[in-house]
Amino acid sequence: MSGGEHTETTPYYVTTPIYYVNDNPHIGHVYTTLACDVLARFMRLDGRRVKFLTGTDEHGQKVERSARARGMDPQAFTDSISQNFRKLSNAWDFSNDDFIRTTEDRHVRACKDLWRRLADAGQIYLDKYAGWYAVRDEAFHGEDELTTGADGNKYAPSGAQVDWVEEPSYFFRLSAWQDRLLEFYEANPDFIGPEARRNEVMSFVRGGLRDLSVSRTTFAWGIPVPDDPDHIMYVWLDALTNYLTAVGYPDTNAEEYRAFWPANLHMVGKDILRFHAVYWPAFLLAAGIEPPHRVYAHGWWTVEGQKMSKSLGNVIDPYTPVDTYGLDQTRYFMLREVPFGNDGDFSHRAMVNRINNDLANDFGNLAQRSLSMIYKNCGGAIPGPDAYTEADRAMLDSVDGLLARIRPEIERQAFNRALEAIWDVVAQANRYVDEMAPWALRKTDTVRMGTVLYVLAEVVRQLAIITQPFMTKGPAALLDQIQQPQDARDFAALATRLEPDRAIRKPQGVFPRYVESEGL
Ligand code: ME8
Repeated sequence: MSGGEHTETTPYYVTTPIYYVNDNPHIGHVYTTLACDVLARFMRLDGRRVKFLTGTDEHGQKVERSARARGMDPQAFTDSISQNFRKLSNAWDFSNDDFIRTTEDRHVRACKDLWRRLADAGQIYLDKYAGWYAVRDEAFHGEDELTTGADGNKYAPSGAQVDWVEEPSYFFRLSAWQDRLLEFYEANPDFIGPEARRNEVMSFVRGGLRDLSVSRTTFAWGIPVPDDPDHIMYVWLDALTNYLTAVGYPDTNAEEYRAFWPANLHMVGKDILRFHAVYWPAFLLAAGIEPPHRVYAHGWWTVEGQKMSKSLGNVIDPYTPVDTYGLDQTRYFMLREVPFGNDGDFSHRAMVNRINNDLANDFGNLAQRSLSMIYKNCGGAIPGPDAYTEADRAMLDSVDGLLARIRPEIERQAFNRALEAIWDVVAQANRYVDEMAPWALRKTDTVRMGTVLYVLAEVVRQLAIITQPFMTKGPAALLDQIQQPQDARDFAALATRLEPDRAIRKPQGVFPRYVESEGL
């Protein structure tokens, strides 16, 4: 037990952003979903009931324009691109329980209901919007936020070009929520992570909030406002509502809704924190719905030191690294290389270092040499331990204490720290093998050799169980090699010891070295 207010059986609801279907997925989208997949797998192994949601954001002017640019009807266009996001789950072993599309009926119904609630609560009024709009970000901007480019056009801080928009619009009374949002952040210090982002959001809110335009009239691809179908709901109000739709809203009595709302975590990139940490809780508070427990904004990936962009031609599609380096390897790299929350660089050199050092030399070699010695010297079965020495006990204590060490890291999305803690034990185990030298004991003391190899097999077993959320292939292959039963691979299985005499399979390396191919 990690302590804190929940028990391990408490439901856990984690969401990714829903991705725009204006273009195909790339490695940046995969990163967010990967982080959520690790959380979902970790919590399931920890005995919790999990709902892990991802999906696609299909309405709005940006998607409509992309469809038209390809000469397609927006629905046919979104049907096609949405599949490319859905298919990622196969290639990346994402274990999402649901995949939501904002063009689905269940979602349209949820959005209309939320709108009515806000309108009934007097939170929405009709007026006229005259100001700047960035279609790329689907965001309204004040004049003071803009810069003028060399081409004379105006640009938002994100680099997106803005257009002048003047149209009738419904507004949400965001300005009325400034104080209550600040109170909410104060009362819920874990609501925004990491800490530095929380401070940014709080100073943005302290700086004053303007009412938010929440409908558009100059295009049609979206959800019509109830009772005023000339207006299309602002795509961010539509999109954010997906988190409610997926747990059955507006049926707030449904078992799923009661189990999973408020969500434990909305994982997002730092580009869309404001929508999730300011607008979303304001909408929810105004509608009388409890906000999520936490929003975490992770950092940005660059490629070999450069921003990923179509014009530079350096956008990494999600399949290339998996084909080049392997799925486990890519998953491990992305979560280990960069302190989660910071920006990171996708570099070939750094990837190869991680693969050859952490995976092949450290973890892979530990497992391979331990299991091979057992296979060759102990009749292909786990030896029974004799009395433990102090060194044996220290080794076992470290691995026994690992789950308790990494739970709090995972709770605060510190994936890299969790992996560091796991690799501390890997390193300790490699030192233990070197010091105990079981290969030498084979000639001098086979009983002692059996004890050392038993300790190593138990360490490998526990490490394989604990690394399963991060890597979906190698750890399972190791558990297969030691014939760990399928129904004893969750974290509860860490509490019972490996039983001696269990036959093992002929060990095979699960984390091969990456060898540069000729000519590279
Ligand atoms: O913003 N590095 O969708 P989107 C890291 N539809 N993460 C990256 C990244 C990069 N280089 N590029 C993209 C939207 N991402 C809205 C969301 S939610 C109610 C609506 C990830 O397709 C990151 O998670 O533009 C970022 O927040 C998200 O993709 C943006 O996806």
